[in-house]
Amino acid sequence: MSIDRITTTSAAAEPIRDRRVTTRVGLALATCFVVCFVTGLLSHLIQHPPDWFAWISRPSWLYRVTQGLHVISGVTAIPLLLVKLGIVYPKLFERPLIGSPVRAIERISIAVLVSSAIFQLLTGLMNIAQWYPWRFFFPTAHYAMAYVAIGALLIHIAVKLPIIRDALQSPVDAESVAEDDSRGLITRRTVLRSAWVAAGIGAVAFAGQTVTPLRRLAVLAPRSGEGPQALPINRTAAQAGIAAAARSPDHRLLLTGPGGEHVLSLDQLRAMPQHTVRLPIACVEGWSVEAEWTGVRLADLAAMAGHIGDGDVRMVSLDRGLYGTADIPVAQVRNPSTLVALRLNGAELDIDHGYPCRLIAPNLPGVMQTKWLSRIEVL
Ligand SMILES: Nc1nc2c(c(=O)[nH]1)N[C@H]1C(S)=C(S)[C@@H](COP(=O)(O)O)O[C@H]1N2
Ligand SMILES: [Mo]
Repeated sequence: MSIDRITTTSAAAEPIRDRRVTTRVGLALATCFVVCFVTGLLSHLIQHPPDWFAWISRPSWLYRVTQGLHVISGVTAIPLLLVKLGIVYPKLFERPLIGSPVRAIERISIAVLVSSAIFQLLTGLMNIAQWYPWRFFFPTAHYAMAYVAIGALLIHIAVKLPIIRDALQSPVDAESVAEDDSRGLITRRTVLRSAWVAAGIGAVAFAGQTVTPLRRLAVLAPRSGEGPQALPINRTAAQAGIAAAARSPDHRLLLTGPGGEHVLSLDQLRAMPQHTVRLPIACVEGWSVEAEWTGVRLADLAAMAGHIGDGDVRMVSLDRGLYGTADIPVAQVRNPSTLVALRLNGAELDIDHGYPCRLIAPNLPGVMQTKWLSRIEVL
């Protein structure tokens, strides 16, 4: 076998590994990762606010958009990552595996980048599907690994900067496409186009769970479907084990705070001034649905319990699960749209939506919209 033949063979593998192609896919991937990181960080800050962070209650749709973007950018990144790994795959095992110290650092950062990226996209996707075949607590692991992934990405981009600059300056030109064609290869352009199409399909198939007009296209989204009162359910009253307690005529809502203790029955809540608002529930999983809610203003209840400063107000549910309590930031407490809702879309709350009463607040993650309220504490 001649040298000639070997060169032809390796050259034949070349076009798909073309830097102009990998760089463009890589750039799209990096954009997805940055959007995903920023929106994920925001979601984390809202749920676990440090002292310096104060979340806002307007516009009411903001979290719906940022968390929608989080899931859409994550899902879009999956086909892009597969294409990129497919293209550079042979390079990952190039000899020497480690080599010089500089090369070693580059190789390690790539190994960290690839594994953390796969971990993030996979666990994120499985969380959307509510499939937890692992022992770690998803939010903590997903949050910690986000820093690893974004750090490794920054190092990777810094190392590849000269290559990226070069590659972006040379277009995927007609000449190289013709060359691929004449060799009977999948052309560079085809690889790129397939990557965009796959990513686009991924994005649209999930976007529908938060962008209402696209809902019927959300074929890949697990919870774009409807539940009772035209709203999806993640956790039912039966799953939470509170159905009997919530339905009991003895159920009371307890208010506590500097203003003393107040015990309110459902009838007493119904006798207070009622307000109706249109607000979305926006789950961390990316789905969101708007609905019409009617009930008592949280501000009115908080005032009864002596809320005057800028402290949080704690929601406590009959449900003792992970999402049975939430500390509502002062912006939401004061916002007149924040309700302890008794009605949904014109009817009494369904037991699975939080009967007898649940929180609904503008611009907060779904996990903080506590169902089956039993106590409100002014902190
Ligand atoms: N008590 C209680 N309230 C809860 C939850 C819960 O598990 N327990 N789930 C939250 C989550 S994650 C979301 S997205 C919203 C809407 O969830 P649902 O679809 O189960 O009603 O309710 C929130 N309120
Ligand atoms: Mo949620």
